Amino acid sequence: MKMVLFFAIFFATLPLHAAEPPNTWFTCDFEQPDWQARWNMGNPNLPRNLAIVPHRTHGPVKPHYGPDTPPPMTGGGRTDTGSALAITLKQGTHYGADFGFDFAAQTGAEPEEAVLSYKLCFAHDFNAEAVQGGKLPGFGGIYSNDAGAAGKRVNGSDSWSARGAYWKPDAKGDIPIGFYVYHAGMKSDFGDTWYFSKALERGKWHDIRLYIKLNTPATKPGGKGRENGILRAWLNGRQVFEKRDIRFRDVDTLKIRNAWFHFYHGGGQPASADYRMWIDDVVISPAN
Ligand SMILES: [Ca+2]
Repeated sequence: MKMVLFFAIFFATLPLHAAEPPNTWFTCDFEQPDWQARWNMGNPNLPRNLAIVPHRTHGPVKPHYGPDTPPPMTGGGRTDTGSALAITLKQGTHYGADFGFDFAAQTGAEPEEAVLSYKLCFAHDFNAEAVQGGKLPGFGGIYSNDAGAAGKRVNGSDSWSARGAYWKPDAKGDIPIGFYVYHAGMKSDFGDTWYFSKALERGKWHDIRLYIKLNTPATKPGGKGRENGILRAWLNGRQVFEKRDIRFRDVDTLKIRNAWFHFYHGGGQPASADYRMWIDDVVISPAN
């Protein structure tokens, strides 16, 4: 009963929608009931593995708080209140969720440079028995159903993609993450995985910041684009990745279509147990 009262007071005091901050295309802190309104929900099964859950505001994580409850999110001397989005990759399955922020639909134009930041927490037992990893949020430039994901390689004029990726826990039990990229210079049918220099400790919140700049397209029809596309990443404010020689595209009609939130376990191996992660505080902005 105490908890019910607490949450009743808590939700009653949440702020109303605030205007987007300057120099920002989109923010989503998962506090509003209509949080899905500005996301493109491409998959009708979306709600199946998603839940809005309250942050814990004090104390250690204990099993009786429930598997959906994320650990406390602290930063700047305060503990975050409010809610997060829980994503569950269910035992025996691959699919978590698939949604995106579509630039053309929401801002009227597709950019060639963008920053995506969000907070991410893997459950303490996330991917514990894994033999492989899966997909995380990143950027999408899928213009053709026949290229850019799922082992369908790209040719510089049909699609590209730069999703996030996670792998099985390392020797310390941390989860390596990186970019999983379909680009015009790819050598196999599957994308290239480029890992960050630091892995993520499970059971803790982390600030992720991803930057993309598309490469210069070819100047003549049929030509190749320059190898000057850029991906960068920061973890908790420290840069952990940079690659500056990527050929995402040959033609200037390929731009950044969306911030692509694809949560998927695999590869070929399904989740061996329910794997849970939480995200919060999504910000999508022009580079500045
Ligand atoms: Ca929140």
